[in-house]
Amino acid sequence: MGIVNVTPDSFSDGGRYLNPDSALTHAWNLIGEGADMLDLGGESSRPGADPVSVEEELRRVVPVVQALAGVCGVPLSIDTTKPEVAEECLRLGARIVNDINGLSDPGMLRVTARHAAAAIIMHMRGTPKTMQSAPAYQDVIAELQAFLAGRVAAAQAAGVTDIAIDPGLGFGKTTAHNYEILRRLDEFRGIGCPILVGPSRKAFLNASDGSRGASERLPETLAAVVIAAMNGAAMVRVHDVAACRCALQVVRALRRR
Ligand code: 9MG
Repeated sequence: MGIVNVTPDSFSDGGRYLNPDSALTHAWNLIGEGADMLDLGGESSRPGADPVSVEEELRRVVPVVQALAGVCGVPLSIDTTKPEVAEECLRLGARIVNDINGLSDPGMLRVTARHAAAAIIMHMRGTPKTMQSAPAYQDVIAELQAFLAGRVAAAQAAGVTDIAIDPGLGFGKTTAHNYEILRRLDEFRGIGCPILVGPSRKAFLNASDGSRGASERLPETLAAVVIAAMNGAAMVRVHDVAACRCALQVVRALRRR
């Protein structure tokens, strides 16, 4: 899944694709690199990010969905927590809802089911504004499993049938939590849904001195993507599609032997 952030403030590429033309060029580049789907977002979810209005989020993403839906050849996912944004983007042809709030808003459940859209149900502790202030768990894996299983049950009860789960690397988790999740990712398989993870360029991959910026974290991202695939991830949400595809074909080759 290739990332298209139509935002001024995302942690790695904020501002680069805010203009619809640059977002479209980027989207087509990711498709050329081999993305199997695109995730379009108009609101940053980086730690500390401020929320944006429905109108602003629509203003950012609608032109991009309009230009790509039905012609780009890959399914479009809309990264949103807002039913109004999901509704409009699904109406225009997006097929997947990527909700960092795990479809916790009943409106998101209704919209996703009404459009027979697929859903990515992610775990987050708190909100992007607050999530990194001392996140704590008794048992991070058990708590995330319980949350995700509960949200999958709610989505199925609402009529959503095509569901992937995502433990939400970096969303209200310490570095230790993120590594525990990556190490024990296969323990989420019991929920019965494909697993998606998004380690791409995230700060927890940093060397302990924090000296490498987000745009320098491709080697770290490739390591995380391979570990995730080895431990059960069916999909990865990434900025660097071509490089991640190369890394993942090694996992595939290993499995064939
Ligand atoms: C929007 N967004 C940012 N990081 C993400 C992640 O790790 N997973 C999903 N599903 N969405 C994400």
